[in-house]
This record gives sequence, structure tokens and C-alpha cells, in this order.
Amino acid sequence: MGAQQVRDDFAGLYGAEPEGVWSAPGRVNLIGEHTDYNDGFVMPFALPHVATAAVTRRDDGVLRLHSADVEGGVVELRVDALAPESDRNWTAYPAGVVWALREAGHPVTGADVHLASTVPTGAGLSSSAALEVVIALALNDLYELGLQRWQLARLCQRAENVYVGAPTGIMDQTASACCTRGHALFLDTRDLSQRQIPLDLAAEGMRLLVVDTQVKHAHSDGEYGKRRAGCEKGAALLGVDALRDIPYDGLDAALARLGDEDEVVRLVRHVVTEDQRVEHVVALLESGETRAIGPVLTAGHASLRDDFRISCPELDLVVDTALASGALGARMTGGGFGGSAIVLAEAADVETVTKAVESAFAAAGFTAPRTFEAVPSAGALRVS
Ligand code: GAF
Repeated sequence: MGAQQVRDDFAGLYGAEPEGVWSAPGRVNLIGEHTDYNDGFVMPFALPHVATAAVTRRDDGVLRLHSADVEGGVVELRVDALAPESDRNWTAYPAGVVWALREAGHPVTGADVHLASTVPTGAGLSSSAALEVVIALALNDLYELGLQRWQLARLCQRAENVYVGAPTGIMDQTASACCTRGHALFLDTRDLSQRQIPLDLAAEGMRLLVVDTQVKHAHSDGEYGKRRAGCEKGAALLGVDALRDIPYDGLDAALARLGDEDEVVRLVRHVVTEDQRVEHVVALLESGETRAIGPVLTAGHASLRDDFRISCPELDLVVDTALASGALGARMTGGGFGGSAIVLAEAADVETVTKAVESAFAAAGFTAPRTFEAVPSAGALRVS
């Protein structure tokens, strides 16, 4: 849905034009999975799919929320009554941002909001972060809070962790807030320092496909939290603040120290090797060896499947089939347990790869996947 439509729908709903319209994108992660809550490296880029919000400020303590994507009317809340984990609906994301801003001392006294999103939900493409960031950016502008993008991302993460109750890292909110068109974002999640890495695959005759397996994932279910707790246990056993502090060339020694803690050994090995893969991909891209990132992506998938154990048959089938039909590399992306995979392929091979994946899904009796090309797009912005 276009921004003008969102503006018009707001006017129809609330009886006046909004003060402004903002958008914030979903993301795919090129490499660096489950490293963000270990203070490590990630490398997402923004999708052209966005959450769009038309918003007007209110000064009477009332927050009115409406979504074009969800059945039901306007939800009316009082900003001073917002309470963590009190809401299991979509409204928890925008309301959580208002709560986080107020809790941080920002004088947000209400808003009228109408939202519409083109980011697929449950596909591991950060539909919830897009909702949070678009609201944070709108309120930052309307209330003239003067917060920087990384600060908005931190507040949105707090909304998700505390208000929604999902123990996620900082990658998705930072990607939505800070990515720029034509670049992947090389982000150090420890201090949020970042570097924009040019990524124009089409100019080099390649494409990056996103294959949504249609297997719905959910963060707040226990598996994500269990992996996070396992990583924290590993860091504690090894006497470091976070697994980021285990250097790649110290991995074998660290694993030896963990002895027969098999599960922790696997989790630590994934995180430490994944950080190294991010740095490797950055080095390859910066030296113009773009095709060589393919096998690194594929190695990342193997690590998520075998060590972190968060893949599923549908994701493995995408990866195996894509590679068997000529892709340069493929991996699951996002939190896991369903959602999407990415496939790096020569432009000339895209049709063959796509058809092979579709046929393999049909033969396995899986729901047909949805495939689209991902081009690094703009981060959050004010549209009008
Ligand atoms: C989800 C989380 F929200 C991110 O913080 C990150 O941990 C990711 O899973 C895995 O890399 O998208």
C-alpha cells in the first residue's frame, strides 16, 4: 500500500489529515545470525517492503492505533496505563515504543496512528521491528525528541524485550533504522558502530533471492530464549562478558575448557565462527570478490543447522536444492525455526533455481514457497 493511501485512510478514519507519514523497512540478514545478543557482528540490509504510519500527535494522554492489515477497529489506550506484557496483539509493538519512550523520560503524551505494512509477517523479515521503528521515528519527529537513529533502535529493542516480552537482540531495529539504499550494514552490536558496505549484486550479474518457506516462526516461543540462555551460560563458563570476546583463533582452547558441556560447545562454536564469517564476508565484498561470499553463506547455514540447531526441513530443502541447481550460496536468514532462506545466484540461473525449489517443495508435500529478489533499500524515513 502506498503512502498516499495510508494518508487518505488516516483522514477517513480520524476525520483530519495526519501531521505526517513515515516508513520503516523489514530486512534480510546477509550473514551474522544469533550473534547480536552475543555482542557480535551482523550484516543485514533493508528490504523494499515497509511499514508505513500516518501519525498525529495528541496532548491528552490518549493513544489511538489502527492497522489496515488487521481486522477490527481503532484500539484506544491511555499512555499512562501502558504496562509490560499486558498485550498479546499487534498493538503491543507501537504501544511498546510509546511505553519505552516515556519510561526513558521522553514526554510523549499520545498520538493517533494508522499503520499499513507490506513486510510479510512470520517470515523472519522483521515485520515487528519495522512497526516499532516507524512509530519511534514518527514520535521522535513530532515531539522533537532529537534522538539519533541508534538510540531509537535501542528504545525499540527495549519495547520488544520488556513490553512485548521477546528476548531479541538489536539487529532488526538497527537495520530498519540505519540501513541505506545500495548497502548492507556491517554492524558491531556491542557499541553499535557501523559501516555501510556497497552491495550492487545486479551490476555484477548476480541476484539475491529471498525464499519465504511459509513456515511461520515465533520469537517469543521458548527456543530462541533457550539458545540465548545457552550462549550466556557459555560466556559465564568461559569467564567473558559475551561470546564476542572469544577470538576465532582461541576457539579450540575455549571449547576444550567447556569439556563435556556438549550443547554449550555447539552454541559457542556457532557464534564464534559466525562472527568470523561476517568479517570474512566484509573483507571479500570490500576487495571485490563478491562471488566468493557464496560458500561462506552456505557454511553459515551448516552451522545454524548442525550446531545451533534452528533450521527446519523446509529451510534445508531450499538450501540443498538451490545449491544443487547452481546457486553460489544459500542459508536460512533471521531467527530460524521457519521463515525465509536467502539464495545468492548468477542472474542467468535465477529461473532454474526458483523452479527447482518450487518442484522440490511440491514433491515433498510442502506449502509452495514465495520467492522474490531482494535489493538493498532505504532505511526508515519521513515520507511526507
Ligand atoms: C531475530 C532477532 F530479532 C534478532 O535480534 C536476531 O537475534 C536474529 O533473530 C537472529 O540473528 O530476528
